[in-house]
Order: sequence, then structure tokens, then C-alpha cells
Amino acid sequence: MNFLVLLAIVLLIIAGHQLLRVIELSRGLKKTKEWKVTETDNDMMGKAMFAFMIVFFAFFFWQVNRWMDRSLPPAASEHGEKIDALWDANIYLITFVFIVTNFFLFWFAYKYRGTDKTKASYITHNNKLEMAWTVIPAVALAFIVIFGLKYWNEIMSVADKPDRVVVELYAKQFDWSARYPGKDGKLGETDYRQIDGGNAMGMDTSDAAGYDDLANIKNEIHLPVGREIELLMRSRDVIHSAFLPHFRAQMNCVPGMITTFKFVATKTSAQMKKDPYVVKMMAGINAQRAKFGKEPVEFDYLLLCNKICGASHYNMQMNVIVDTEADYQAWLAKQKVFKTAVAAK
Ligand SMILES: [Cu+2]
Repeated sequence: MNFLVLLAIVLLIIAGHQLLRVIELSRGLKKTKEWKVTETDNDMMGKAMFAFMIVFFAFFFWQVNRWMDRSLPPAASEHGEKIDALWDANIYLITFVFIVTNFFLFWFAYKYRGTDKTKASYITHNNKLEMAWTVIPAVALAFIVIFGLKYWNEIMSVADKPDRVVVELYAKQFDWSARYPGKDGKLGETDYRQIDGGNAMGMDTSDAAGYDDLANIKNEIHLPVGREIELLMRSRDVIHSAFLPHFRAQMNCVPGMITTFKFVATKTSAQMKKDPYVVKMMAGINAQRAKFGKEPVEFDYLLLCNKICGASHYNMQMNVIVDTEADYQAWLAKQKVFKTAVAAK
């Protein structure tokens, strides 16, 4: 059986070889050379390039229009507006360059398509051109880098508002816990050796400053609108990344150290749900969900993990509710104090 298969393969190879020889011989008998590009070929290719350009640009603008309302809504934080402005400036610049360069690419392929009448000119060097394509991108990049650095320094500066809200985010495989300081305004010390069922965030039980902390808050956190929020982040196991896309905030949570990010939320969750962009975005998402027989969802600010941190990484999510000051205080009053939480276990 194996021998027959081998024989069939060998015969197939021989047959293929013979077929190629026949083609080669018949080519020699013809007068025209089929590898030679004719006037008609060039004309057709040039026009095809032009047609492709039109379809290409049309597809590009269709895509922008089709998917625009599935991108992130306008920033809901003060610094987020700066990031969005920088992002928009970059995107407009890139789109402009994309259209100009691709227009010339395909337009020239069409305009200067080969004919027997014209001959290509031989140009080796042009100082003016060299200057133009060095200086113009250098100026554009300098603009992007300078604004990027300016905003980076403003955004990454240390939280310093006296009335700021401090929130600790504790990441572990695979969920988030939050902790707020109690009436003393101070978070208690932590000690990883004390982690157990009743002390999941590893608080140091010998530090009295931690007794009034509102610890081990799960599923959702509340933040007041218009006040500086200082996030302090810790991780129990691997590197996670606290990602709050609607506030344009992200910071790695690294085991063994505390990382920080500060921001000011500008819109409450209730205001954001009524934002025209969000209404349209959610309608699009819910129409898509309906196709798969899933119930509609409401908009919520989210805290996600943005590091591929393990098998259930996708599960690391927490709702973030931005409240008015009064609602925030009411929610805060309902949270369990650490000492009572420990006593209750
Ligand atoms: Cu994670």
C-alpha cells in the first residue's frame, strides 16, 4: 500500500514535469512574448490604481463613521480632557498625512502609468526635497513630544489637594478590593504575613490607625464628583494594572510597592448615563447584545485590570460610581469599619 502511494507521487511529479516542458515548448513557437508588459496592461493597471484609491478612501471614511460611537465616550475627568485633546491632535495629524501620502501614491501610479512614448527621468538627489521631508516631520514630532511631556508632568504630579479622597486599590488574582481611611484620614499599615480569611487585604492588626479603615470593599466603589481622588495601589501576587478608561487613568499595581494615580471626576454616573454620546453608544451595544439574546445593560464607570495576569484576568472588574458629595457620604457611612469587620468574623 505504502509502495503504491509512493509510486503515485513519483508518477505525479514526472507528469507535472512533462506538462511544464510542453508549456515551455509551445511558448517558443508563439511570436509574442507574454512576459512583456504591453501598453494595454499599463493603462489598465494605472486605472485600477486610481479606482483602488477611491474604494480605499471610501472604506476608510465608512469605517470611521461606522465604529465611531463604539469608542470611549468623552473623558469624565479633568486631566482626561487634556489627554483627549492630545489624542485628537495626533489623530487629525495622522489622518491628514495618511490622506495626502496615499493620494499621491495612487494618483501618481495612475498619472505616470507607463507608455511607450514617455521615458522615466533619472533623478539622484534633491536638496530641497530632503530638507522638506526632514524639517516638516521634525517640527510635527517636536510639537507632539513637547505637549506630551507638558501634559505628562501635569498629570503625574503628586496629589496635593487638602480635601482629597484617598482610596486604596488592592489587586490579586482575580479581583479587586478597596479600602478607605476612616475618620482619622489615615490608612493603617499593612503586613502581608497577616493575610488570612478575615484580613484579606493584609492589614497590620498592630497599627491602631487602621482600625477605623473601611476595608475589604468589593464589587463597587463610590467616589465624589469634583474632588481630587488619590488612588494608592498594591498587589498581592503578580503585576496587575488598574485601568479606569472613562477617566483616562491607568497605573500598574506592583507587588512590594505602592503606586499612585490622581484624578478629578467631572461627571457623576447619573450625568454620564444621560450624556448623548453615552446614550448612543449604549444603544449600539444593547442592539448587538439583543442579537445574541442577552438582556440590555446600563452604562457604568469601570475599573478593569489591564495586564494579562492569569487565567481569570477578564474577571477583574469593579463598578465605579461617581456620586454627588451627599450621596458619597451616605454610602461611606454604610461601609464596614475594619475592627468591627474583624470582630464579626
Ligand atoms: Cu489582573
